[in-house]
Amino acid sequence: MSTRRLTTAQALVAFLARQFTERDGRRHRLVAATWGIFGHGNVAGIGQALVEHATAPPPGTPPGPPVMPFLQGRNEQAMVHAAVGHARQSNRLSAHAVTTSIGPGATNLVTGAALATVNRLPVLLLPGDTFATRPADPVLQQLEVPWAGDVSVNDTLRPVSAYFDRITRPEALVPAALAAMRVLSDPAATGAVTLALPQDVQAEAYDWPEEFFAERVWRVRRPRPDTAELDAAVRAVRAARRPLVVAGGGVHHSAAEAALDAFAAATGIPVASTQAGKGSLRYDHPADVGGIGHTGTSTANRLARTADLVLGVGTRYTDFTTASSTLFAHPGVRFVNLNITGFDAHKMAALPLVADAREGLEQLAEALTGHTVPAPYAAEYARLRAGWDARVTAAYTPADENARPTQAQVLGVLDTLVTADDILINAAGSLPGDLHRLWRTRSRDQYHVEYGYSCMGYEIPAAIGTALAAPGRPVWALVGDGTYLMNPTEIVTAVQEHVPIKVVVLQNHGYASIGGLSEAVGAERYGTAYRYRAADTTYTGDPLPVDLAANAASLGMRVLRAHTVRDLREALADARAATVPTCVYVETETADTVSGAPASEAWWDVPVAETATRTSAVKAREEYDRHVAARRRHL
Ligand SMILES: Cc1ncc(C[n+]2csc(CCOP(=O)(O)OP(=O)(O)O)c2C)c(N)n1
Ligand SMILES: [Mg+2]
Repeated sequence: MSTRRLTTAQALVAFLARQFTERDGRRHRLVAATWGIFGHGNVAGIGQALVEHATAPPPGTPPGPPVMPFLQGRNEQAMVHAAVGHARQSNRLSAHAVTTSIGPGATNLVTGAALATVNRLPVLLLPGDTFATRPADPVLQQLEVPWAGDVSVNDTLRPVSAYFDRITRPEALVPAALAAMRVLSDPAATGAVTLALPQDVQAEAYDWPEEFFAERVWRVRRPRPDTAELDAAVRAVRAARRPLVVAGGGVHHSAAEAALDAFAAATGIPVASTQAGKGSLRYDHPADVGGIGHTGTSTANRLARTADLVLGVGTRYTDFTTASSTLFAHPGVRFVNLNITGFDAHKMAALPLVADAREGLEQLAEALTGHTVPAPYAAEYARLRAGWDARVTAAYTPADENARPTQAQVLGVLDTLVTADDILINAAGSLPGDLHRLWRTRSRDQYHVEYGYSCMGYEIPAAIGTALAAPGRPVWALVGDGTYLMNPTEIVTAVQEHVPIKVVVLQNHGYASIGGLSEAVGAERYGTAYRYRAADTTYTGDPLPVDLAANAASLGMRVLRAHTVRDLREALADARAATVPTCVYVETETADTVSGAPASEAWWDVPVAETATRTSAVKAREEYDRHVAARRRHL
């Protein structure tokens, strides 16, 4: 058997550079690039291995190792966000790896890993780890656990990983690397995959079987429905008078948008979408009734309240979608869940339809040929749709071009500028709600709101990863001021890599979303505004003299300041055309106020103090108890 003598790190990089996915006849690099910040724990191992794979040999010379592109980041969490952006934009068919030093570099991955796993998006994490041989414990940055000698800080990555392994012997890399690729490319199991790499093992040489380095193709499966499950689902849809589709992120992951369009057009069943599923249909598709749940449209929510059959497609049914178990109120409502994971397919005590979304929708459409919803139902939702659209227009339209825009008007201006090409990224604050309610999505991948983990600081790095996977398309990171302050530093990476992302900073001097929530739950906006500490020790003084536009400029961005709606039109148009990373900074209409978007009319359960001395909390609890009474367990 022929072997190749390499270090564990060299073998891992050589292996990764030869892995591919294949779906629908197209191949992709499974691990297309590696992000990294070096320290002890990866500089000599993975770092040295990456340099060997940095460049392709010149044409005409014997073929060398395939290239593993390297991307330098500023912060480990942010590198995972960038990798996640790339994976989502690549329909999960291509991932990035992230290499870190031991200790803090490694634990900085935890939030990014959780986000990836919650959203079921593939990313390969390669944290350095303390010595497997333990010649001089404790090394710099090692956690000593008196009661357990085999624990390291990397164990914090276990619960947030879809697969975790620690490579304590070189030869253990072989099964671990294969398992890692299996999970990354498995549409039902994917998420953050962690291979913790003790620093001594990384640098240790071993004679690897040559076959380990053969090109390998991981076919991303599209399982078809079971016939009995399909029959049951079809019967349920045929029996329904008021069916509603809830489209989740699985529609996008499966590239099932065209199949959903055909299904909805043929049956007339209206389609509401979750945050991850928005854009499954274009906003102007006659069956699109917009976002569902707490951040949704009143159209979708009225249909949800009266639906007798809910066909979930690729959705996890989070509390935002179900209005914390209060939304689906029809006494006889049944659920059919088309999902690639049995875990999700069985939620809501549904009839499960375990299959790939595209395959499942195509087979449902075929089995339902000729079936349509009753005409009055179609007329009813067409009317509701038109009503909502008029409310969007009203929220978008400024009364005065020379005034400061509301947040909704910022989206309105952007709405006039974008084409199907543009991609919008957001994750936290009051923007996800406004976007879900208002945004008119023009293409399948335009709406990129990470709301599984809703992680402040995802937007800017994710925009870089997304732009790398969608070259030439305008990619917008929309961030509140709080979100900007959480994680602006990957701007440097965008500048370094010449990725012309567009960052829109919406300044409202604090956590407006949480301020509103705080008020609703009787916490009186306590600690949610960015203001000076006042004499009474709470933050009720003047707004802080912080200049985020100057901050973005200091990191190397071109910055445009917009003071009015008119300025904003010019600035956003300019940013859209820009070929360098550009920031548009805009102060939105008054701190702590609502954004200007109409209400969704659906609840979200945030428990309120059961006993309190202050009237605000006592009143909030009375209101809370009224909502709780509407909770329902679907059995
Ligand atoms: C990492 C992280 N920490 C805390 C939160 C909780 N949280 C959600 S929104 C928000 C405030 C966001 O402020 P900003 O970006 O200014 O948006 P605004 O609410 O003002 O629209 C906070 C603290 C979160 N989602 N993510
Ligand atoms: Mg804010």
